[in-house]
Amino acid sequence: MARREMDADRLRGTRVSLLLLLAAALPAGAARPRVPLPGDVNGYSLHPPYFNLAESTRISATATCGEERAAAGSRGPRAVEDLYCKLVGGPVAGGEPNQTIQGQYCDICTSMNSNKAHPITNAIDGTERWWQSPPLSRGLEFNQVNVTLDLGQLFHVAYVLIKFANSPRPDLWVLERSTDSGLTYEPWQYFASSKRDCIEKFGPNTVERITKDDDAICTTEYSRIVPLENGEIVVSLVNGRPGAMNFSYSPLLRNFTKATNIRLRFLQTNTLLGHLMGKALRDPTVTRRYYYSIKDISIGGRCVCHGHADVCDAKDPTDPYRLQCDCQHNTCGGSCDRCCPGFNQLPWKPATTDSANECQPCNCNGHAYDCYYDPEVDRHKASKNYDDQYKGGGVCIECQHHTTGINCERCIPGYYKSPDHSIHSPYICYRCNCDSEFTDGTCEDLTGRCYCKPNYTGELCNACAEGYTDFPHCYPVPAFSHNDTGEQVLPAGQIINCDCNAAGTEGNACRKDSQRGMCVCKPSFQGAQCDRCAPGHYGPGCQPCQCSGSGQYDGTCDSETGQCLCRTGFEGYSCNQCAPGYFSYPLCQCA
Ligand SMILES: [Ca+2]
Repeated sequence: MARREMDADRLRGTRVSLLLLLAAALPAGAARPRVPLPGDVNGYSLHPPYFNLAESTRISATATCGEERAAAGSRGPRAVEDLYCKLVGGPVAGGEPNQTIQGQYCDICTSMNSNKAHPITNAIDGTERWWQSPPLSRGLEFNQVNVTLDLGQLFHVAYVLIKFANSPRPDLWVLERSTDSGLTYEPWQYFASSKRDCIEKFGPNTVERITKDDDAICTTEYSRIVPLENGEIVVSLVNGRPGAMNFSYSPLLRNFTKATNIRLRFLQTNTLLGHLMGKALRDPTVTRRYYYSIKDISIGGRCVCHGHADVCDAKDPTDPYRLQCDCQHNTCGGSCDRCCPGFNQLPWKPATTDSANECQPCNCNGHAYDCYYDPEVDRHKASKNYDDQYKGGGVCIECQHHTTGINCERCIPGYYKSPDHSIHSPYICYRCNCDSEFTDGTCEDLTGRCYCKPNYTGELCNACAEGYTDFPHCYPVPAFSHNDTGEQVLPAGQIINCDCNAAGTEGNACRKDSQRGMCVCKPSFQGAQCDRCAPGHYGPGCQPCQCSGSGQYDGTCDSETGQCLCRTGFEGYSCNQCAPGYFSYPLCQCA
């Protein structure tokens, strides 16, 4: 009875020290603030509270006292009887009726009997029951035992607290973490009884002072043989590291604390110098006293929400163990790791002390729900944001209402912009009324005037363009009929290539003008074949450049994209904003 009270006291004591540990490790998150407090070191960055991750974890051990790994083909482990004895001397007065053998305090473990079973689940059950590994008398290979906790998802881990049971703490072991659901593990911290062991087993770097947030160090204070029972190990993964006071600023520390799985890789039990005596290793009365035992594992951690949530809880009723962040700042995903649909004007970023780095809405003029971020579009300043500025790289996806374009700002081919509706109206795009087989099916914005196929011309495209003959067929006029250039003479009626770009010539002519012996270009076209845009025009139809901004240079623009040529200090598609370092449009003076 007295002992049980002592245990209860010890548990209470641990809980208090745990709280202190948390308070020290977590300057702001632990107090569960819903609203960032003034002077909060997290600034704009939000963090959910810490809790004990171990309570809902899946735990496993590679070996357990009282059970043996199943033979191939059989179900579950096989029950065996393991005799073990404690390192502490004879039976404690008032203790349970256990055996005393040669002055050793001994007992049996077996999974057959629930009172004598020590399964690994005992390490996270919240009771005084404990897990125990097979004693080395069963085989020296049981020096190496792994205990693995599968957290089920990615968490930030601030500390790991392990309470051992009826054996000393391990002599040599590694605390490891995985961030890929257990595929690969890397060391978090090493444990050995001397600096020399640290260097020999884990390398000379492990005994140096922590200089980087992700240094894996070797600790000697937790491998002492005393206490022989109920020892504890506290591993803080945040405290004592350079980024500890500025968690949301240190990407290195944020990464270092991430884990989906935690593994305790025990390499060597603590012994009363027994490992030095070769003979002793073959003596079961010695080796039955060497094993690992764990009463409790606590893991202080919190959801990974990238600074975009201060609450994290179960949301999926079919998976109550999966925790999801209550994402803010227009972020989405279980860990707020992406921008919500329609909010990809800027690339996703984690929040920092200085900035919430909110995801910004795309400007799809009300014609699309979603968009994606394209760095190329951003670089060319081709996407308008919600404030009608060319900032960011949002590209609208699946523009509705017959619209298309980066901002759903144009009508699809076969439709034209209605003069009667605003760009935001679902009725902005009217169908071209160009059913004649002589039109190319597209028409002019605002007027709806049809564009003719190359061979045709006229308001209704009901005549042959110059250089074509025999409406409605409109064959190209055979070259020999021109009788001018001495070209190859071809039989009449055969379709031959055009000399001129029909769309770029007056009267949509395919042939050179017979008098002048050259292609006669429309004012917006130029070149020997009238296949290039004249200065101040762009696009396949060589429409006039839209350089309305005060920063435009001479009204000219890129002949393909229409990007206007801007004066120094200006930028934007139509030179209608100031370049970085210049201020107060339309002046755009140098700062
Ligand atoms: Ca327990």
